[in-house]
Amino acid sequence: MAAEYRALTEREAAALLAGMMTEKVDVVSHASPDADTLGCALALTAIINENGGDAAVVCSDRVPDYLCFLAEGVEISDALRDGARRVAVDIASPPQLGRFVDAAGTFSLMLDHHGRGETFADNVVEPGAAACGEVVFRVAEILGADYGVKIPACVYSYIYAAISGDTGSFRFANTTAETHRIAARLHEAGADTVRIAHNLHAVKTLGELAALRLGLTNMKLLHGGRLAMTSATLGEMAENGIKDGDFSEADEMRSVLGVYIGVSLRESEPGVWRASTRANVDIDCAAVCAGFGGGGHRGAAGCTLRGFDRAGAEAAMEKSFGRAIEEFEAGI
Ligand SMILES: [Mn+2]
Repeated sequence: MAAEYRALTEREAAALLAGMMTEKVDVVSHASPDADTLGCALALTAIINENGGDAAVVCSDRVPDYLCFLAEGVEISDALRDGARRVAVDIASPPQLGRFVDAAGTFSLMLDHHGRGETFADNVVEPGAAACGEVVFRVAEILGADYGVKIPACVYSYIYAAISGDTGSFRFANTTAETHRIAARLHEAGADTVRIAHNLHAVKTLGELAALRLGLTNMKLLHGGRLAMTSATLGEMAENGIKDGDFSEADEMRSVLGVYIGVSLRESEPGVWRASTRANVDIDCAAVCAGFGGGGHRGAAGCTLRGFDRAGAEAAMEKSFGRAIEEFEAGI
């Protein structure tokens, strides 16, 4: 993609969005949606619809069960609409558009907080923001203050959920004093903080609990206990009633005392492994995952390994993260 896209200030993005308040707008979430991308899309959509526009949340993939509470009463479209302006939220690069990847060049605006990526529209990208929700919050504030845009009450819960999701309930290293200030403002504005925390961080399905049991059974401690890794084959997940998306045990792996890096591998189709990685120390998971065509954040990143059996996928992860751990311990 040769096109040059402009980096916008939040004020410029707000001006652009102010001009969309009575238009047809698709607000697009990334594939495999999480609370941040969905909360941001729901927030912008609610604002535009409140002010006379015709906005829709669009996502390549269906909303996972644990997020349905957030989208309650809102129809999530699985197709881009003809003639709609397009805004991407929490999407760093075209592949994260999922089935809409070929439409990347048709977007009017990107709001994002990922440091690494390939912009595909004029954009606000703030790597310092814990969640895209922080960017949307500030843009919404400008819309309200400078453009007289009405902000419906539900928006505060949507944005709170976005931030709560990406910060792991304000526990991750991306959480800043500003994150807490924004959360306080959202709380004061009526965000449903208790319901959001419970649904995002406490509720588990039976499938997820079965995944936890399998993840602990298959756990290996490597590199002197610094690397904890687990994996699940398609067969194991089927036997245990675990749906594909349910096996995601990287956080459990990194919860082991003394562990620097947690890695979870799940087979998504024969020979294809989705790796999810988490760091407890300053090791750049995104850089390691980029070596496999993946990405994410320093402390939490992912990638896809193709053409491996379980042992091969585990060995590839062990080698790359083993090297990163050795460099970290050597102070490189
Ligand atoms: Mn995000």
